Amino acid sequence: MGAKHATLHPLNKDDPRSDAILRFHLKASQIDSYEASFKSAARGADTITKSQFDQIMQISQRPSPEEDDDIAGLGISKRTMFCKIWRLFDVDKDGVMTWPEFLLCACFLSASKSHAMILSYFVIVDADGNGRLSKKEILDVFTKFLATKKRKDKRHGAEGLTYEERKQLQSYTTEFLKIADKNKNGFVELEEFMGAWSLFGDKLDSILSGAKAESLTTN
Ligand SMILES: [Ca+2]
Ligand SMILES: [Ca+2]
Repeated sequence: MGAKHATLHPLNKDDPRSDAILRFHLKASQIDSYEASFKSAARGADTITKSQFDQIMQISQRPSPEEDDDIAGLGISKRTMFCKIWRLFDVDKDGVMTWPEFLLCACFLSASKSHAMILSYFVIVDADGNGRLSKKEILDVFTKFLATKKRKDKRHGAEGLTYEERKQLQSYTTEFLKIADKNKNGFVELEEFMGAWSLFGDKLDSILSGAKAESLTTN
């Protein structure tokens, strides 16, 4: 537990600004505005609490229907999403967020649309919120994707996934994990997920079309 939870590659504590500029290609003016938001929320402290984080992310303290809505049909509300994001970026898990932790989070949320989308998917797949994706978590999401897709496709009616489709999903998941898991620890961390993102769910459709699922490594 404790420090072992830190699976994100944090920004350099001594110089988070240049780290953010190098890794995420942000402009110095963007970082200035994050720093201003952080400082104003922290009110003189070095760290921010979850409710100060919510304030920056414009999550109100009282539940509002808009924030509790399922965002983009992903099966998760904005409020839940930001709870999971908070847990992920509180890298040393001490219940508060430091400036480098907050900046890393802001980088992911705003460096580009695809960064933000990858982060959203990551926290959705990471069902237990431990900052890394297990084979089961990935398989569960693939199964959900495919089952939903099949349900919506009139040709299949209300039938669920077949034994064969489930078997193909299993091997697809195994292959995805094998490619994504660069440090070979059996899990996919956020940075690894970014690297393999383009393959995530890429060829799931071929399972439904009855064709043998294509290998992730062939074009
Ligand atoms: Ca997990
Ligand atoms: Ca890994």
